[in-house]
Amino acid sequence: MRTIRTFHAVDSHTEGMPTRVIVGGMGVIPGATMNDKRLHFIEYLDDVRRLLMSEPRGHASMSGAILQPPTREDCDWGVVYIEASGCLPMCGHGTMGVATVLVETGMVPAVEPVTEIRLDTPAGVVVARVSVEHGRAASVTLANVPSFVERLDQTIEVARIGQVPYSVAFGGNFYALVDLEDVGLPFDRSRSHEILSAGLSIMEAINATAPPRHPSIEGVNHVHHVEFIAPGSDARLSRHAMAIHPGWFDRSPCGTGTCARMAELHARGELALDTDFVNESFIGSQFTGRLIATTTVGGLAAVIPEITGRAWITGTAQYQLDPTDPFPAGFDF
Ligand code: PYC
Repeated sequence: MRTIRTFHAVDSHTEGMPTRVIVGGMGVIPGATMNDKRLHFIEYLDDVRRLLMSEPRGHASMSGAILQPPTREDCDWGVVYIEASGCLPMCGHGTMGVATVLVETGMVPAVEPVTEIRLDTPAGVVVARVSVEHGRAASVTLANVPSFVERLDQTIEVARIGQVPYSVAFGGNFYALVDLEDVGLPFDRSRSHEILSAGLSIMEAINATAPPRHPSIEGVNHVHHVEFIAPGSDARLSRHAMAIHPGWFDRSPCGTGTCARMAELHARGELALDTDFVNESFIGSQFTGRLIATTTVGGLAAVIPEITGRAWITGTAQYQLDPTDPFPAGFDF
């Protein structure tokens, strides 16, 4: 066996969605803030993301997180998120996976009944409260970054579909929120190819004509997620299919998408503070969220969301690169 790179990983899943947590082998990514590290990683280290996320070590819906020392004194760990689709500023299911791994591997001392972990993410500080029962992380509640509606009740011309009503909200990433009925498709996994294709066309139309831009996080300036809301959803229980660039669905209820949806429901006057909201994924798994405060972001009305979900460790591994491997950065199929 020969290897020129070795990454130590603890693999997990959060309500069905994988998070490969890289606990060793990366070294310290240059950058004064976690978002600087993310931008440096995108420019100079993207082969590492592709090696760990793409085939043959990963797959088209793979997701992960690289642990880093924090750049702020008030945080315990830093996180750079890696996905099949790039490097997100924040990932809710990924953060639940990270918090579960930190507690269950002893990388942070487990305190029962609740272990609090402060995480330095590219989008800002996220506080994880891990409910610990007999040493096991039973659930994770995240206090997420401020979330807000960027535009409400707009219409856009989309190739092969026509006029589509939509809104855009930020919950750690930007989300286009679209009623599935408005693209003429049923909430049915056997129609996932058509739903994905509609989602990619909507992203393309928004990014070509009116891309959103976060007022204070550099490099957050596009929509790569379309949250298709299922018929019958309301401000208590919402079901959705989350289409993600370049072509996959979140298996989890999508933490940052849940926060964006709660910001939208709050802006409509349908979701008050301190009220539980259940968001259900395309595979039927659930996160429960609630809004705990209001604030502003760049002059826009915003909310502070919390989300609760569960994650499980699925294995540990060392991912290696042999110098003769013909696919040193994996491949997409
Ligand atoms: O849970 O925030 C999330 C997420 C983003 C993309 C996939 N999952």
